[in-house]
Amino acid sequence: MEKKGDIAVIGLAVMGQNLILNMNDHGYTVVAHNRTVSKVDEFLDNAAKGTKVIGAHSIEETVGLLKMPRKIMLMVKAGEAVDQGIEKLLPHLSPGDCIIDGGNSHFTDTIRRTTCLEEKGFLYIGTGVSGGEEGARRGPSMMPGGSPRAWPLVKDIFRAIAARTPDGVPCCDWVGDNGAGHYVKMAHNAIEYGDMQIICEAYHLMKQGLGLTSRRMHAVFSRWNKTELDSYLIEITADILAYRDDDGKALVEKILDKAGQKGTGKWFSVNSLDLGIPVTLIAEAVYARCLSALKDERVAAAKVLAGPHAKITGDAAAFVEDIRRALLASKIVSYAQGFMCMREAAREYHWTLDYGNIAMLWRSGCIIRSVFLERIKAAYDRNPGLSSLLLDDYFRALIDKCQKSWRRVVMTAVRMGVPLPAFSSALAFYDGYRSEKLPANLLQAQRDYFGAHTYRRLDAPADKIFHTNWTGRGGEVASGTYTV
Ligand code: 2AM
Repeated sequence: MEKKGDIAVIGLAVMGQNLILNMNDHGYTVVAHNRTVSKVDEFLDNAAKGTKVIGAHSIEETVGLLKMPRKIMLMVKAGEAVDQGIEKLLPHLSPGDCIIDGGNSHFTDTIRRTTCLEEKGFLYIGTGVSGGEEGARRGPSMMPGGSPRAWPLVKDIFRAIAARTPDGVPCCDWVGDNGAGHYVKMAHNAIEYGDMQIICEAYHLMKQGLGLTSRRMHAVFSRWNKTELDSYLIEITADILAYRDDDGKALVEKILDKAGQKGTGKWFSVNSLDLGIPVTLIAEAVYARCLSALKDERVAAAKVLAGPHAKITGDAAAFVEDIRRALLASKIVSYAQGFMCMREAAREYHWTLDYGNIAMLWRSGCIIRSVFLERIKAAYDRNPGLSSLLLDDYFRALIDKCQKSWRRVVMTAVRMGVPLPAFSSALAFYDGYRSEKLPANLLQAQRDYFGAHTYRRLDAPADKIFHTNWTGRGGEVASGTYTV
């Protein structure tokens, strides 16, 4: 009898190929297919030579080669390609079969697709796969969500190929219903935007403010990687700063300062606005990329807009430690904001998310992997209902330790004219979050003055609504709803 496959992967770009080889390494028989069919044979003759991978030259053949219930993973471009892939597969599937989307789909698409497939009797999974090409090959962080009944079908395969924490726990667990997995992947990518931005701000200040060479900064980041900041992104930053071009000079200084982006940071920021959660550091990180992309305008503006260009004087080593602490405090705020947003999303989209578990899914295999994530897990273990990471004893004490440095760094940068949008917006959030009173009383008065939007009073019951005729002119009619 012809050998049947455990799972099929459709889409033989690098991520698809590497996931297949990873599954093969773990003893699974994988059926491989691609829209451009020539890539199937190319794959079998090259990277998959000598493996158990079975090539399929059509959708029918792919489906026919699978054990029941079938598991078919799409590793195609996010967007229409996924819908087209599903459409092509459906006529050939049997009830109980499962389609898996391993691309970077928007979570609302995954919600829609899960509902649509479940209505037809099929199962659906949208899974985040993080860690890039290397992760896909050696062990990615995986964040599956969708039809809960589908999880037992893929659990063994997914957990076998996933990265593992230093304690050996697979970085793959069921995240939640419908779009939860892709949502958490989006949050991961957005937090990655924030982490990268705060590292870039530290570098900017050391370079521009202190005049440190890339060699010195390499040593600084290497040292920081032995502190609470121990993480993949700090490690690669140290490596990048040490890398020399052919002429012996630092390559990083020759790279055009215009950032690209693929959109997940923007998606998360837009979603945070929809949910009304201030994810300010990540949004600033997205805007910082946008500002960097306006290179021509900046070059022109640099010639005409005045501002300080001072260097920091005094104890450079002490200020470097200040910057490290500012980075750490900002990082805590960023994760606190990211987790606040996930909590609100769970409420809005009816998911039950396990935040400590989510932190551990990111512990290895993905770009934001770090020791820091274990602290987050510990915080949620101490209190699963924690409303903000800032209120956890460990993080509260750490911010307190960093606070003076953080303020000194932001003040110094403002004085010197070095932009630190993430450091400073994180500090503004921290000060706002810890303020019992904010000036929104005046804001409500303004809204009531010009729009009769009404307000509530500190000295009256919470459900009582007031309107004042501020000028004595106009009407007494208040707007009917009080929207906070
Ligand atoms: P291709 O090799 O035939 O272009 C990444 O682009 C992967 O997604 C590739 O394997 C690509 O197949 C696949 N892909 C892109 N659009 C697709 C579509 N509409 N249907 C099926 N596969 C698609």
